[in-house]
Amino acid sequence: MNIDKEEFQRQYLDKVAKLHGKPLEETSDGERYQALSSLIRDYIGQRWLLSRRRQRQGKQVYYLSIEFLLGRLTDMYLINLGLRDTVAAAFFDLGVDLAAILESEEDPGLGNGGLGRLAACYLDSMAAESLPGHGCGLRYRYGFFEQDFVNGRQIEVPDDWLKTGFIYEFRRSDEAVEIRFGGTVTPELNGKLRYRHENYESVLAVPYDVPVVGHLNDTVNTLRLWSAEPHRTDFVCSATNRNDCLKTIEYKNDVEAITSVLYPDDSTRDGRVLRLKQHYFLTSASLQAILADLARRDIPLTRLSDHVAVHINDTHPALAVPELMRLLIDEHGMGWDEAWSLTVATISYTNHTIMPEALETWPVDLFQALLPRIFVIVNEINERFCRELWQRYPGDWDHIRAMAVIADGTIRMAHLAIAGSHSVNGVAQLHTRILKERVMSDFHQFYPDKFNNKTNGVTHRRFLIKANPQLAALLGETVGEQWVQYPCDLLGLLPHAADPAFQDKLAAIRRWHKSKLAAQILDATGVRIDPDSIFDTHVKRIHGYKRQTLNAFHIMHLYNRLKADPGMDLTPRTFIFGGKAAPAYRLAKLTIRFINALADKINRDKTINDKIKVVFLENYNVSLLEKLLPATDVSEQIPTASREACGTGNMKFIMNGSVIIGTLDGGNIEIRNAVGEDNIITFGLTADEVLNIYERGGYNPWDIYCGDERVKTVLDQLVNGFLPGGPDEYRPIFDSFLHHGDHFLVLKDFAAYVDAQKELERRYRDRRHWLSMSVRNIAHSGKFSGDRTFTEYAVDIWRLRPEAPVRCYCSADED
Ligand code: OAK
Repeated sequence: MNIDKEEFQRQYLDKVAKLHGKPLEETSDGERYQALSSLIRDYIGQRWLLSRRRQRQGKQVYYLSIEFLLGRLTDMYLINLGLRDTVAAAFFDLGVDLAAILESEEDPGLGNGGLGRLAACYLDSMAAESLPGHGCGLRYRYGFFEQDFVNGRQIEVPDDWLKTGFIYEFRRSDEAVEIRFGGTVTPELNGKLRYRHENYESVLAVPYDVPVVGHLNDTVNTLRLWSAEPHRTDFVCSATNRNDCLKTIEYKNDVEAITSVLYPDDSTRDGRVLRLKQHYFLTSASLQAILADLARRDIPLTRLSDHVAVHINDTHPALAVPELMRLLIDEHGMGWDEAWSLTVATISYTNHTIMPEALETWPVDLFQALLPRIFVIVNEINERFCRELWQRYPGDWDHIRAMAVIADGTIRMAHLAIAGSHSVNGVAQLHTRILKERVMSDFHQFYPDKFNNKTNGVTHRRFLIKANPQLAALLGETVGEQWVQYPCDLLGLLPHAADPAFQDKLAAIRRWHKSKLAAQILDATGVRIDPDSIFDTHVKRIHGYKRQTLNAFHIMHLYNRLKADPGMDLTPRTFIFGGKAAPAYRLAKLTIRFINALADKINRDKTINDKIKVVFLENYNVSLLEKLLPATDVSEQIPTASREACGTGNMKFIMNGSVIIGTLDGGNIEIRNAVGEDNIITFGLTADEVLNIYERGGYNPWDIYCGDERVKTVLDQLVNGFLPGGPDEYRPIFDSFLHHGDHFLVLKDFAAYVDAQKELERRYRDRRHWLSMSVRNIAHSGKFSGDRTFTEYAVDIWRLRPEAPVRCYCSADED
């Protein structure tokens, strides 16, 4: 956008006066933020309108996701509009602290973790690549809970992110659609597959559109978030009829509950009916709007798949398959076969996990009662699919039952998604291989051409340019500003990897961020950390397979060594944790309490001369991650191999020059292949080794407990009063390792992890060597750009022609 500093200042001061009726000097940071965001909204509105007009032609992509973990938007809008430098200079002249203003923005947390943040990254990439790709999600009244610590324990506080309004949303009540739940269906006498749906509860889905601005281009795409509202006409509340009044209130509460909370649990099934309601609400509303738009564009439905691609982000929106069938058949009079081939040609599906408990299934009775018409369609899909299977595997009932969409009273959403889409992709090469060879091997044999890999990628614009502007500037000076459009230009850093002058600049930037973070941590936790220590960061959801306990056990072991030998030569290290546990996941919550207790114990011990510090930062979210990325030396990516589908934190850290210590899992493997074995520290069991152990029914953790003194000491310290807390407080953790089989193989990998940590420290001590590793990580991060991944989706799956394809010399390896 072309606007100079003086003009911006004039417009901003004008906005402040109009909104607040007082001079700038008297306004709070919050009021200043309101004025800035309101001005940005004005700038975007006009561009949005023009972009929509231009986009009327051409194929549109709709990315359906139950989560969009957006993070703060204002700074991203400024960057993408090309206004950040102008605005920073304008505020500097006005004596206003832009950073403080930006901190007043709420962080919209409409997602739990990886899957939701990836969806947000792809929105950014689609707009950056000038492609018409839109998000469809839910406008949760309360986002992902805020995490407070009380006595080291996680307390969940509702995230009231809309309390002061969300300036960047545009309510479009004229485009509201009706969603029907419950009721009865009866076959129409004249049409075999037509049904009459009656006595249902009707809910209004009202869209709120959020603009998604492309980076330095004219594209403004749309993230459409649906909100559930009662029908106004159903408000019957008179003084004379109390019953009607109560019913009305009940109806209103029921309806509003649909979009009131984001489920803070991404691995288990909870609040079942409400959750299924959310899934249907999202898919039905989105598909109705998509078909309405097609009609507005005068495109016949028979050409649907030429003009529309619907992508489902894991199985939460898998009801798109039967819902699209319903709309085509019931509302538009199409026959089954034509509707089915259009549905399959339109829909594509990404799988994001092989964790068995996260593979969704629904009990038939629950499903049928809530979505009777959809159930009839799913049943028909299942019957036809089983007939096809019978043709291929005549008489092999076990095979057919294993692949059926409905079996043993449950509906398997992944099977529905695979049968009803033309493409199924995993999110890293290893993950896709496990899908093809193990978890979905039957389906892969049946539909070999549907399966493909799309290794995840993330946006450099948020996680480097926004999070680390100083590094972004250094990269621009060194390899040219074009790296932003072509992140693979970062390979141009390689000749500078061993250049002391370049390394020193990089080190100075990191040191500046470390000292800033140290001050913030002191402020937030009261713990003083040394900016010259190694900053070792482990931030992600708290889960058994992500193995925060492995990290904690190594810290305990280091501490034990230091206590035994206070003069031990150890490079000072600060271990930083962050992450939320699902409220119902007791062991994960206890892990937080355990690490906080460990931190307390270590940080208070004056005898270890501050050689180790441990902090667990509250309320990990996108904004906190952005502060940690530029200050981190070592990034912990240590899941049990085979469990982490890809991981995306790993990519965000390497683009900021952190070095990974990690297992050979998911995206780590491809990062190792890209940066080279010497620039990452890997350890532990491979995925095949882990899967073989699982196939054998596990292993005996007592062998390790009894055979490795270090492990025994650490585990005993969980239950012998070593840690602050109640006598048996941490016993469930102890039991999970020794009495419940150490399912995530923490003890099995312990020795290898300790060795890897030693190797890491050895390398860190050679400062020049470490910095060259750091540079090489940044240089190879271009391959993990979401623009690259998105271009692959666009070309291979959605069959779009990107106008400005990413240069492909560092594209991901073949499947
Ligand atoms: C959440 C709910 C259900 C299924 C999967 C998830 C999820 O967040 N999966 C994560 O997706 C990320 C993006 O693809 C991956 O990087 C993570 O490895 C995966 O756990």
